[in-house]
Amino acid sequence: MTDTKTARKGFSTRAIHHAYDPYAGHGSLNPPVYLSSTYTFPTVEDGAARFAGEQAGFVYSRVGNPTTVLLEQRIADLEGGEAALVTASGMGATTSLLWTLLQPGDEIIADKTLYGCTFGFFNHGLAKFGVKITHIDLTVPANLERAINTATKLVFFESPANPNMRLVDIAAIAAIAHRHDAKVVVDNTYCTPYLQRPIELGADYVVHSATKYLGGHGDLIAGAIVGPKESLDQVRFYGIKDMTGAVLSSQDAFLVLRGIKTLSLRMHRHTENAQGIAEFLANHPKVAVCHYPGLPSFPQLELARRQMKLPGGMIAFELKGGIEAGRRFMNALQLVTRAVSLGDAESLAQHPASMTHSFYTPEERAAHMISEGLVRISAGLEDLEDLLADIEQALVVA
Ligand code: 4LM
Repeated sequence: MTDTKTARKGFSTRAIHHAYDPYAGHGSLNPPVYLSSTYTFPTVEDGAARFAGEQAGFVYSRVGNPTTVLLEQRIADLEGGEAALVTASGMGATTSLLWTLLQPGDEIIADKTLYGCTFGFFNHGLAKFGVKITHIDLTVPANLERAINTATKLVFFESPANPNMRLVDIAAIAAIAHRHDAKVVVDNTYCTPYLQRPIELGADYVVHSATKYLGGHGDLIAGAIVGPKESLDQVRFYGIKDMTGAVLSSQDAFLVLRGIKTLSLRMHRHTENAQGIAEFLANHPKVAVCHYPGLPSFPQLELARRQMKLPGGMIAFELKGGIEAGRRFMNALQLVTRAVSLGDAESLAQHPASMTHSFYTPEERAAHMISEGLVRISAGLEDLEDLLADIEQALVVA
């Protein structure tokens, strides 16, 4: 949607103002939260025209609500996409999109590392319905050139990947996929559009867990899909309306709108804290390896600098003492909070093998490069010196 007030304005301005006129209606500074499941039709003919898509207007909140539509316009603008669709969760975004785009006999090529429930949906869900899932190492684009074939409809990946921080070159993968008529879906949850805009780099669709940095305060579950309008209309009227019903409530849409207003500020602070923690861990004698795109030792540093505005708030590391040391470290934390999820004000630590990636079998984890000893930290917004003091004392017993 074009908004003449925010056209050509900066990211933070658009994150606060795009698509809402505070002088309209009652002059409310904040957009209203529309608490209505259904919408009225002046006549039966109007109702029929709206159902047929011939008349603009709302019908029923499973297919659209004015508050969720505002959030969609804002997210589409920030991601540089034509349209967006918000969903009840990040999983709702991925499942609604893929149920719409795929049919039996199609193939998805996905990276080796994915968030555990996305992996579960692909391999323990979609695969049952005749969709072939092929995992390859997409950090080497030539691997895609070798694996892609006429059945490949989609290439799906995260960058950085959850939880091991491997990066995928979005532009290189999109160029190969498009030569073979396959679409590219990027899960941009770890970066948000403030750090990385996959559509500008050639991706066709972006999916988000808006539960994380977009919401930013750990008080909701939400998701989003960004992509071409015509295709997202199909997702709205089929993927969400008929297949998943994964619709976002207007209250949660309001909270995500509120979170996005401070996204750029928060991403700088998350990054500052993550950089400080990563540097501390990387130089600690008990740490075997620390994966963070802002460290000079990060093997894909050049790609990180080219593709991401900042290295972001997520860190993964391994202790020399392996999984048992990781457990001792986690249990000794006093300020950094033991919890899954990420992107909140609170710094969070979790152990993927027993938590977010426990949906993999141990063999699957090994094949997908998620080591049993990996610990993940989502750097929050606290004072860095307090976070470092907590991590330092927990490392004493690790
Ligand atoms: C976690 N993650 O990692 P909903 N895509 C990515 C994710 O990290 C997640 C989702 C999608 C975690 C949740 C417990 C890259 C979730 C799924 O949780 O459905 O909004 O997003 O700790």
